[in-house]
Amino acid sequence: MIVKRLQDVIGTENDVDTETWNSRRLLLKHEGMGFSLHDTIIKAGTETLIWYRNHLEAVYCIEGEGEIETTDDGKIYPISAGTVYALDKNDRHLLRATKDMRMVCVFNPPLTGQEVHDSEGVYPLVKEDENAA
Ligand code: 9YT
Repeated sequence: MIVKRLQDVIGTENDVDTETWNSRRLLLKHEGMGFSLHDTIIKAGTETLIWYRNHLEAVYCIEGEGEIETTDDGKIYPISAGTVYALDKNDRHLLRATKDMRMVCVFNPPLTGQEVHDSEGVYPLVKEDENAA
């Protein structure tokens, strides 16, 4: 049985902060669940180009607002609390937040914890306006 709290992860090596997102990795590969589970903040006013070529990711927004654009077809889907998206085709996409978005993310296969921006197909692009709301 594994029990932990977000507070246990904040400030540790499993709290990965980049220019455009802050990922708090709650469960990782070594915990043996077959997936990893993250509580991630997408920062307001940012745009991130993401392409998980080797992972499937499901993302459930529980706070905030933004949008996702799939780059193959230019389709834009608004995101707000209660929206889930699943990158079932390893979809390359742009993720934009107009307000800080809090996302519950699940990865299959699980992340090991070593992944940071610029690896695993994550390419932060532009930090537009930190204060945009
Ligand atoms: C929603 C999303 O893909 N954000 C990028 C960070 C990623 N979820 C992670 O490493 O936790």
